[in-house]
Amino acid sequence: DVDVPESHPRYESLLTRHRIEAGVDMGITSRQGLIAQGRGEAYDYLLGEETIDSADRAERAAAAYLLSAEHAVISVNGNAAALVPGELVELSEVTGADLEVNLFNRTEERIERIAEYLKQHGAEAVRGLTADGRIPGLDHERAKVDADGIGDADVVLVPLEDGDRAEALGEMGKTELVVDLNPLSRSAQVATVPIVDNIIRAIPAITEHARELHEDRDAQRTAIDSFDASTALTDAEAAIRGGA
Ligand code: PTJ
Repeated sequence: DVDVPESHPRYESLLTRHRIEAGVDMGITSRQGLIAQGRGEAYDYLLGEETIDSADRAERAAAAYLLSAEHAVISVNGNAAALVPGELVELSEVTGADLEVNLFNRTEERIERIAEYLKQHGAEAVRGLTADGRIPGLDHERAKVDADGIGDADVVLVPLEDGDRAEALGEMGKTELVVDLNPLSRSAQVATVPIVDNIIRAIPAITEHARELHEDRDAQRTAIDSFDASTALTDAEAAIRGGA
């Protein structure tokens, strides 16, 4: 168990790290997930471990896309499940988006464990076990999705996605909402909405915006129309370089 004093200047960051470690111990997170977390932490440190203004606008636009979608799906991998299980369930409830477990390093066992973990956190239905659809242009294992889940979705939220898959999903014509602390990563670069923020802060923020935008079609339209992906990426890079 963790024993981090709340007064520690990097309390949040240490708690987050512990959740990823626990995720590996539970068989939810891959060992590569530890490396991904380390990379994320470095960017978060440079961002001041806070949600920058342009990320907040991206979170609002993401909420608007999820609410106005025909069929929105939240893709869940081993890192997202370990870090924000309850928050992902809440976001799916508020927006009506499906939850689908979709892994880069796919094993049936890990998919089942993650689905079970999300159910323990209140999810009623979790997709990803059927895997009868394919993303064109990727090798067999990495291409697997549920045909009536991500396969059918017009809007997909992909936290911490690998660049190849982000690109392939984009080529299928899907609106991609990507959470990634590295504004230079290919996933962030190809996203309709790149959210350069820690998933720990990003998911609750999207939920908050969704609650506010819920009944307001005009405000949803404005959040989408006023968002510019390349400005968001430039702003994030400037913040990291210390220029913002
Ligand atoms: O569970 P799986 O098999 O689907 O595997 C998941 C990982 C994340 C291991 C896999 O997709 C992977 O290897 O991803 P990458 O290529 O390491 O990319 C992860 C990206 O997420 C990097 O750009 C990191 O900077 C970023 N990242 C890491 N932790 C966070 C993050 N972004 C937001 N919040 C974080 N906590």
